[in-house]
Amino acid sequence: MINMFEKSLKKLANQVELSHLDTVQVMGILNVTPDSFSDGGKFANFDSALKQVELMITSGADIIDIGGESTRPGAIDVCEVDEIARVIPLLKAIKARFDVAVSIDTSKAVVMSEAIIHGTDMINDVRALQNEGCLDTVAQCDVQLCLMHMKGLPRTMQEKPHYENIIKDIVEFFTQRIENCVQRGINKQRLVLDPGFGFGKNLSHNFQMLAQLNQFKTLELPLLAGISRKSMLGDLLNRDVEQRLSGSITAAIVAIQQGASIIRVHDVAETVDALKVLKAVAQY
Ligand code: 7PM
Repeated sequence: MINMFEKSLKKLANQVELSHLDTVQVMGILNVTPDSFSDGGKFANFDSALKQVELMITSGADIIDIGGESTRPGAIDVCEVDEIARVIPLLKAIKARFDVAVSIDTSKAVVMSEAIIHGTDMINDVRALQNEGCLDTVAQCDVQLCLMHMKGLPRTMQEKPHYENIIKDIVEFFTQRIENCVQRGINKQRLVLDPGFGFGKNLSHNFQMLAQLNQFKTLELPLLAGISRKSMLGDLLNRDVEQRLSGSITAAIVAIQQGASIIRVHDVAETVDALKVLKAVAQY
């Protein structure tokens, strides 16, 4: 047990508590869209996708996030049939072969329903279950639900996003979504919140969210942060997508220090190393 004196020393040293760090989960990204921006769609092939999953698991991933719909600004919609064909066979194969949690990144009720039937542990929805039928589809089961904030729609969201007070706006959005979920009979404890880095936010919005991520802790739910290889790093550092590793790890560590419980990343091994360093420091 940590005493009051040790707690205040940690605060003075700006250190995170080990009890939080021990619960942090690393979510490895598996993009199965043909146009996945940072892995060139090279995992579109089933076997290489499974190899990538195995590598992420041996590197220490706790959750594998499978995304079959591109949310890239300007991306075109995939149809339900194509999205199901991309993600469900992989979900089944992962669940049959590995002992790892799986998250399905989708906004479509039918994909959610298929994912639930085939044993997904989490639904990760960048549209926060606002699409037709989503709330009803997920209400009947017990999988975790990640509600992400997005301002606008993927095609146009990066055209001059504006907020009066970004943190306040997102807290209000989350409060409303939590209420909608609870009204449909969804247990609040199933929810995870994500402010949605890069989804209708400019560079300073994104860094303000990272700096003040702990403000969302007032909603008393676990936080997920996805910053890995994003343009906020590319724009700040003036680096192409394959040169954003240092930026991604630094951002992940800051997010964890700000209270994030799940960190969504491409580079699992490197992020797990960084988290180990943070944990080693937090012992003292
Ligand atoms: C193209 C552009 C492909 C952007 C993929 C992306 C998040 C997410 C994504 C996030 C949650 C990426 C994004 N980002 N789900 N899905 N949080 N919960 O960079 O930040 O991976 S897709």
